[in-house]
Amino acid sequence: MITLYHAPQSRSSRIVWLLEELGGPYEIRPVSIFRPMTGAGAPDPVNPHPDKQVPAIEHDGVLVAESVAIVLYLTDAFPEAGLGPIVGDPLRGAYLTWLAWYSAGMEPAMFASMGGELAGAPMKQRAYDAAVKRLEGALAKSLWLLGETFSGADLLVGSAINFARKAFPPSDLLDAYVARCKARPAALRALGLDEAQGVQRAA
Ligand SMILES: N[C@@H](CCC(=O)N[C@@H](CS)C(=O)NCC(=O)O)C(=O)O
Repeated sequence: MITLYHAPQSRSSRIVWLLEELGGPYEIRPVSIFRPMTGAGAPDPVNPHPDKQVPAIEHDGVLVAESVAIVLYLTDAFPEAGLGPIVGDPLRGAYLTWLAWYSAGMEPAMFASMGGELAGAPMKQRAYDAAVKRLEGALAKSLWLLGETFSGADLLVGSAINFARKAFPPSDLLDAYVARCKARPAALRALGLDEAQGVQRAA
């Protein structure tokens, strides 16, 4: 059994999407988190995440935290879902590269843009430009990051662009990509589950 420690409209929402993509049984354990944008919420004592953040999952007694680790763990654990190339697949290297790049390259560039930190910061601007170039380059070639098949890398990258669309330049390629992600039946189901749960009130 998989238990997801989840707070609606947060980084754990995309793990609901992933679990819907996988199609197996899972349970959602709602937890409260501190929400810095509003000052609402508080860390939840029942949350096993080392920093009381979300997402975290437990699978057969194994705790996994961090979005990238969870995506890799679950797509490896359920290879029949076809959401991540397994070891030995020629696309495995590209898959790992996108996953690592998501947290080491894309997220920092995205938050730097959101925070207005690019002006006068040539290193950050360079990293941001490289991130946009890599994304647009990949999406100009194929529907998904790994080619014609959706993967866990798209789930991370697509959900982040959707969350922070204004952090990226106007781009038909990015808009069409986000629309493809959001139109997936599993993504629509996950959105419905999130909306049904609502955003927590301050603890
Ligand atoms: N790098 C982590 C970031 C997790 C994270 O920042 N989660 C936020 C919600 S989007 C959270 O739990 N914040 C509560 C807190 O920091 O106390 C991941 O991707 O899993």
